Amino acid sequence: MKKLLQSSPIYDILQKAEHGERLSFEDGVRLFKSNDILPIGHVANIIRERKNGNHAYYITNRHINYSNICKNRCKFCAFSRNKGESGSYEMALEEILEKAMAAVEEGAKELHIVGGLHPDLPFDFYIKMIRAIHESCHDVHIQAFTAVEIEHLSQIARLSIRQTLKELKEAGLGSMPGGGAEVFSPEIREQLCPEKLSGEGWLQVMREAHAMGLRSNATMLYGHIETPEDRISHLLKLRKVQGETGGFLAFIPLAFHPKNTELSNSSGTTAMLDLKVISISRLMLDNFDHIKAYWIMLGIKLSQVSLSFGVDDIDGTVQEERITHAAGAETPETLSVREIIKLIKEAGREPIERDTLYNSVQREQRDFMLQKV
Ligand code: V47
Ligand code: SF4
Repeated sequence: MKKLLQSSPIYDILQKAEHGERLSFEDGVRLFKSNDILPIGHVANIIRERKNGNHAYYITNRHINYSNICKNRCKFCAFSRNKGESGSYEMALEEILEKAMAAVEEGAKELHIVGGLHPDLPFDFYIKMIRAIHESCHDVHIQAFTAVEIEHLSQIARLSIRQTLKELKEAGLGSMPGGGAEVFSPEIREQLCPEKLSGEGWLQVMREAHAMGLRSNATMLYGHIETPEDRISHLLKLRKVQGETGGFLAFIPLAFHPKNTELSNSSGTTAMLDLKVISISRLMLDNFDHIKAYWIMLGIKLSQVSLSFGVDDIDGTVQEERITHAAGAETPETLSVREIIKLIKEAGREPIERDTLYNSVQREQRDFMLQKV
């Protein structure tokens, strides 16, 4: 490996990373323009092991996509519908609560709740949803609403971002997922999601959430029309905010799925691009503890391989997923705990069940049997 590393034209950058030196914009772009995936992955793996040892995390969770009605209609999204359009849906509070309670009964430690930007559901609906789940489901963490949804809710409620977050937190919101970040570049946003909250707006919502003690994740949607420069500038913006707040838990690269979207003639991502984005993210985001492979989007096999390319977390059981499957994902909608553990062990890693905040979860054998394994 040493020889392979030394003969690589990007050896200077990899050495910097290995010695704990911060990588620059130019370094990141050069890494993306290189096809030396083994040396890049090797150093990403070193950093990953330095931060997380041999642990590979997973979570017993459930996704609930409460509505696909959305006023934004981003060009990369196959999930959203206009109100009244065929295929549009909105779940009643009772249905959401039923799904949440069933998941907790089966051992879920986290509920991941996101949806479209509904034009006329009142703020009270969201408060009631979070409060009802919080009061009925003990010992579950509610991770809900992207920064884009929070800004939308603040408009509906005619409240500041801070007050909106405060009311949601009081109702039982535990943290925020990382969606809606897409690629921060204004040019890309103008072309793909002109109605969406700007990149700066997304970052500002996260700053405010972190300032009041709400942790969050961060994502980047890649494999559409973005350039290596767009990707690196996105990562550097995340790194800067993380330096200010320390509030991001994990970074999750999201592999674009083109089917049924306005970009359906795009060919989607390749394994090479997926591994590059994962390992380069690990190298650039030196102040993030965790890089997560969302197996629903990345595919089960590549998620397993990614555990040697910088990833230390492969997300969770998920149970029901609508966003990626609307866009042609061929992965199943759920994985059992047993399947996840097998994948991790086969990759030579030690599976650690975590909660949202990366505390390890200890289960009685009986609880474990109750889970769908
Ligand atoms: O915000 C939309 C993306 C996100 C497509 O925080 C698409 O732990 C691929 O953010 N192809 C929602 N991606 C999912 C998300 C997420 C998932 C898992 C874990 C976490 C976390 C967050 O999905 C959206 C958007 O960026 N998206 N359409 C598509 N066609
Ligand atoms: Fe709406 Fe989110 Fe889909 Fe954009 S990605 S159209 S904001 S649901």
